[in-house]
Amino acid sequence: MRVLFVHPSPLMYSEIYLRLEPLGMERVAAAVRAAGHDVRMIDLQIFKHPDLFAELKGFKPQAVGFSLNYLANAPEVIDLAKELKRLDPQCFVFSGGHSGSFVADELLEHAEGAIDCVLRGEGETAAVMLLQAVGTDSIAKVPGAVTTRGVGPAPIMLDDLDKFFPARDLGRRRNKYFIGVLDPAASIEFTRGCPWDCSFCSAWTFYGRSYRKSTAEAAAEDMASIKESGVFIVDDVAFIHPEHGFAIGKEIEKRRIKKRYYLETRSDVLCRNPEVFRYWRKLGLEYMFLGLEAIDEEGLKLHRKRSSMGVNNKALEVARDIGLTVAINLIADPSWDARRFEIIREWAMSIPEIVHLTVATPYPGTELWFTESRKLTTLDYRLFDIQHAVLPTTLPLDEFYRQLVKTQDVLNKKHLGFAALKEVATIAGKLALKGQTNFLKMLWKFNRVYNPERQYNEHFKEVKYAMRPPKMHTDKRPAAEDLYIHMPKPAKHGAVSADPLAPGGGGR
Ligand code: B12
Ligand code: SF4
Repeated sequence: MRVLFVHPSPLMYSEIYLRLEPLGMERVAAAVRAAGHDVRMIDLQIFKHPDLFAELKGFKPQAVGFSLNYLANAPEVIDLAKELKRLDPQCFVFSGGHSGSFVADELLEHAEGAIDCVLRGEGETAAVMLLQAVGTDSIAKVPGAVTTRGVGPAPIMLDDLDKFFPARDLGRRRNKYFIGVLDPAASIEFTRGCPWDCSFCSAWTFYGRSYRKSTAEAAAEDMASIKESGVFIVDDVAFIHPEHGFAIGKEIEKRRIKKRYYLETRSDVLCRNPEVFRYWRKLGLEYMFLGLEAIDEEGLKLHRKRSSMGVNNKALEVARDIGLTVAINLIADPSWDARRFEIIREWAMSIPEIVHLTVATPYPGTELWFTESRKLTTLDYRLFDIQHAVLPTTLPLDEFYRQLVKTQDVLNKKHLGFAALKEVATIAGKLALKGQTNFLKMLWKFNRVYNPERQYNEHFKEVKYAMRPPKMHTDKRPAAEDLYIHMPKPAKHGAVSADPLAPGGGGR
């Protein structure tokens, strides 16, 4: 069967700081290709809608699969599916991915028959089964399948992370993928899932709070196949188990692979396992993203981050000592007033790290979706991108955006201002000589993309597809069936520990 996979357009954040390859879609594409299908991919983070329609005309796919990891992309995917079905009613249209899994039935409803199936959960195994079932009555029997004719059995997990290397060769214009100065950059996955349970996050609910690892050999083999000089490690929390990080590192050394790396981790993991990060610094690790989320204990407790300000400050010291450049994320609450933004600006200017600010957003699939007592002010999917306020703001909405963007601008200038300009110009010049201009373009884009009026006005656009609000409100942890996509398996030694770094914790 001719199968085309489509990744939707970039959201605000990716228009500036980074643009990364759709690794999940590439993994599903690899599994489908291994099953004997003729597979192509198009990434609308790079290509435009007319390119997609040209591809449809030329390739004439019999099945099209949309990757829907981001809720804010839902309207685009629904509209594209409708157009596609209009052009070719015989084409089988399906969708999968992180966010799509949490809102499967409402996607089908909005699509009015244009999406034949939404596959919930991991795609590698189920997509192959689904394509086998096309044209038969058994589509609704595929694990994770949600169709207008019925719902299949529970989604199934891939039994072995080493099974399918991402089909990177199907990507086109890969030089467009970058993250900051790592231009170009590829992505890689060493582990999947997260054993923590932060209230604002759906990484753990998607994977049933499980945590799986690739073997060190497979991870290094995958790394060896990467042509780009920069690599972003997509793991939610890198090196929870230091021995795994060391083992991959040794295999990388054995193969004499030299890359520059960017990863994400938690403060407590960095403090607990500094040696593995120090070792990776030698291998080429340069940048680290730390989700501190708050600058006070109250905020950390609210997000159930299971960390403390003491640990956060210690983590920053450890990273500085190792020689890593750290980007921090903080969550801005819509209740913040001008004074609160000012405190954040002062704090951010007092430390050398890069600080990013995102807006607290209850997403379907998070605990917050059910426990947040404030009423959503919008049901427009497009505004659920953690750059817009979807909860009532204490400041007038336009003033909230002015404060938010002012703060983001101050933080941005801290790194791209006069003091840093010389260094930045040298890096940009060197990259431009190699034909890589993503980083250079990023420098000029901030004011066009982050614009308080633009963000404010986006609240008044016509809402074509309205999200379903939470079906209930609760003060307690919601029932498992309301939270999880992949149901948690009972851990070997009882329930997953409240502290995943404690003995017996950290998933399976
Ligand atoms: C790496 C990552 C990124 C990267 C790469 C994004 C990219 N191009 O793919 C970067 C850093 C760019 C990024 C950015 C953002 N991210 Co992000 N990201 C992640 C992260 C940590 C891992 C994703 C990943 O690559 N996993 C590994 C691959 C193998 O898994 P996967 O992509 O999920 O794919 C599997 C399934 O989903 C499914 N699948 C995927 N596609 C398809 C397609 C079909 C047809 C099928 C059948 C199945 C299928 O099968 C795959 C294999 O099993 C997730 C958290 C998580 N654990 O999922 C957050 C996450 C997806 N991101 C999130 C957010 C909020 C964002 C931002 C909006 C943040 C911001 N500051 O603005 C931006 C927006 C990005 C954009 N599109 O423009 C949220 C999603 C929120 C939501 N519900 O919409 C998540 C869940 C994190 C969280 N804490 O809640 N992100
Ligand atoms: S540690 Fe990170 S990935 Fe894990 S639940 Fe918390 S925010 Fe999500």
